[in-house]
Amino acid sequence: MSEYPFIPYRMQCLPEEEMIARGQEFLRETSRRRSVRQFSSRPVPRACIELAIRIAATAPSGANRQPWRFVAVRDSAIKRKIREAAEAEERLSYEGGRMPPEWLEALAPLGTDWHKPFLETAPWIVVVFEEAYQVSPAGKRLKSYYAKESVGIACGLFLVALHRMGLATLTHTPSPMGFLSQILGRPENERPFILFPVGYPAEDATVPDLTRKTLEDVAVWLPAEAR
Ligand code: IYR
Repeated sequence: MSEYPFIPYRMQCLPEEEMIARGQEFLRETSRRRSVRQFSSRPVPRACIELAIRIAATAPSGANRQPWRFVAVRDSAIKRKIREAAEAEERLSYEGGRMPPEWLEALAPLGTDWHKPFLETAPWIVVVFEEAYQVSPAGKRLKSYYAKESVGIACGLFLVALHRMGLATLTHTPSPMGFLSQILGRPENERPFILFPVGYPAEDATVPDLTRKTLEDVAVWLPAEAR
């Protein structure tokens, strides 16, 4: 196993006010992000998707294995196939008794159902796959470590990158997702992780008026005085 050479790394040391100002601006921006379920069909340049993928791929990963693969789909026929297969699965989940009543109750306030027209309307669908293992050029199996954590972080960056570019998305997880491997022709070592429709919100798009937990709800400080 060859070792990496180590190179110096420095970060710009910002004045305190600048740190806070940047943080506040980013908070304002991420606070405006919402999951969107009604998309316009207005095209989105491939360059934006490319940038979001490159940004996502800067995520840290277990043993630097970078166990992700982003499949970007603009092809209408493939999008239709994905919609048909996703709706068939989701229909069984919502109406065929696959989702237990408690889960359906938890989802009721969001008003979701098995219909997924956004899978055809959104100009892009990006399906993120998690690599359970990789095969080295020499044919050796390289295991992924903390693949879920790594790919989850990459998906978070992807989402924020899109938002920063003025694009909307949704973390969609039709369940089970095996049909995505088949439709997209992915190899055995890749598992579907999250599907992101990407585009602009439809003119008449709405989102539930939900609230986010407060800092007090989500943070614990030790010692208590540190707050
Ligand atoms: N995958 C389904 C159900 C669903 C589940 C959760 I948890 C959500 O937060 C939203 C939806 C669907 O996409 O409708």
